[in-house]
Amino acid sequence: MKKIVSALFLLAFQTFAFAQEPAPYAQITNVLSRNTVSLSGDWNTLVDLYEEGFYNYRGKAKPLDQTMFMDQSFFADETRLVEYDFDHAPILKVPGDWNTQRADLYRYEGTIWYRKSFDWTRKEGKRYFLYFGAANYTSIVGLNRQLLGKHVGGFTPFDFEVTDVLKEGKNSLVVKVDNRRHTQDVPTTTFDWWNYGGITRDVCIIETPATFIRDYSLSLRKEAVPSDPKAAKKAERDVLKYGRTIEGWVRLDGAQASQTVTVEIPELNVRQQVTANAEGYAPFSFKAKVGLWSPESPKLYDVRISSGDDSVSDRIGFRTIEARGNELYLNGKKIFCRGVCIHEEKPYDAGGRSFSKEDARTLLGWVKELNGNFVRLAHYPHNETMIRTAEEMGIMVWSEIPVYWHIDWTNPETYANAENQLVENITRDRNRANIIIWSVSNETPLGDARLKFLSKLIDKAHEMDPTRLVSSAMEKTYIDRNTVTCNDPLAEKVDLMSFNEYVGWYDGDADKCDRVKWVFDIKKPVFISEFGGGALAGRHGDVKQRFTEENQEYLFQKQVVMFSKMEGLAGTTPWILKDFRSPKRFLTGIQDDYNRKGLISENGQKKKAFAVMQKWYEQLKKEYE
Ligand code: GCB
Repeated sequence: MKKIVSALFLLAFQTFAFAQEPAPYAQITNVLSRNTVSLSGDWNTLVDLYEEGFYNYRGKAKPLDQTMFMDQSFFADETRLVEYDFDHAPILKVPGDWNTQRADLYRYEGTIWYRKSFDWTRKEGKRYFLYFGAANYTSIVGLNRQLLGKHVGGFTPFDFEVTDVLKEGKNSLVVKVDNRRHTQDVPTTTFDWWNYGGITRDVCIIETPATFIRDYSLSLRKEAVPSDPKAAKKAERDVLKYGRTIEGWVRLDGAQASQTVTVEIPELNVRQQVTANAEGYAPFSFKAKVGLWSPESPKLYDVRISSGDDSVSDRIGFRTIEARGNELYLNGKKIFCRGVCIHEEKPYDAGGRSFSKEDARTLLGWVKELNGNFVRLAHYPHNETMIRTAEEMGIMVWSEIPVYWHIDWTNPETYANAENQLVENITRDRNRANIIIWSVSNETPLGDARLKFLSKLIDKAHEMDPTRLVSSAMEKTYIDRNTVTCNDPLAEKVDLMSFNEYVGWYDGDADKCDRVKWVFDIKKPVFISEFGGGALAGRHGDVKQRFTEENQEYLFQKQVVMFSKMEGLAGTTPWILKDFRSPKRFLTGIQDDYNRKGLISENGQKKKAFAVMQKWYEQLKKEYE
């Protein structure tokens, strides 16, 4: 069906070549520090269940001039038959999912047309880019009756150059957002979270000079620790004497691409100048006596990059992360990731996608209260504010793309889509010191096609970013009744032995934790990426009674004892910080469309299990810090 739809789409628009297809590495980074005009706020919207704005009654795609991208107004000339009018259409807020803004859209899956009119005054010599933080899932964007392009994937940013499309005076921006699910998509048709639709993150216009800084990277060079103790000591002394090597690159975009680039870190007295090549690529490296970023001391430096008429500032931290045998080292010091999983949902009752600094502070404040130093941002890239706030607060991050459960492993378009989401995620966040792990998938079934697909993604992540660890949330396997391991062949490829376990919830009852024994052939840091069980806050009963706070508390107590016997355990992220909406949860009076595995309810009420993790993490904190 999807193939037919795309074919029709192409047929209708073949004469309107896209100004810019989203391409790998294409998006502009660090938008927060650029010169922008926000288009967030009220947008007029039309709910188009039958795709009327796009297809005619024979099921054929309409020519562009008959689609809603034309932004016609019936009321402007009532002698013409135009059966829509954005000016009088209901409002949805951007950013924001549509499901929690209007009761009639609670379960809506389909197309909604968004229209924003805005006034514009052009400045000579400038370039303009229309930027979307994210829209779920397929977005087609038109500006002033011209198609700009299409973006697929609900959680990563995209932009289009609109220098020649913006008009002096009134402009019409129309976006068709469709969140229907399909088997070949990433994620596919079934997943355990709400399929929030809409333009869920900020939209803005970025203004740049003719040649501008599109992207850059700064990080500590990864240096192998010499195995010989004498050489290791010398390396340490050299660091004290000369500092560490910071390396990176800047990528310019524009006709004057081969110009000088200056990188400054005033606090370190760094001022480096390099000249970009004809493609605008300017690599550099220098030594600096740099203080390192860590959860205990989340040091960030003001960095300024300038070239010609453009300059971008950022706050950047420096650190190293490595796996040595079955141990994890941050800045050469052994760590334990005291984590928790989080979905991108608002912290309090209305739910819906979160995007604000305030939401990030509340959610991450709870992580701190738990004595945590780590979050697994499941199961897709969260908003940039969340990552940056975690970085400021000293919280390490596992960042993931939604390759979840059953993916169409043999479909090349599905692979291209997954890789594009990975590339957009790494491109946006590669300068964030707190991200230590890129994850390429969650709970995917063993098989050759899957192994090939995921191995390619892992290679891509390593190629784009050799400074971080790459992993996947795998699954456990029983060797015999009570002996458990993870024998996923992917374990050879990833940097961590990470898996979801759920002993005592999907797998037996909590007492089973006392019986199972964990063994691992491969010596890699063991990371429990999910475990836990459900409880409705305020529902009390016996420790054996499911969905009571006592049962969840008991399960966590048993899990913690089990963990203390696991060799090579380097981190845990219980599922999950807060109850979250899911259409897969049917128990009336208990679940009511919520997955109840949160340590905290959707209203911010802490359940008894919260205290179990808090106490265990407090002990670990003392042990490791
Ligand atoms: C899992 C999934 C997660 C689900 C969770 C559950 O293994 O990774 O997305 O929400 O289990 O609660 O069943």
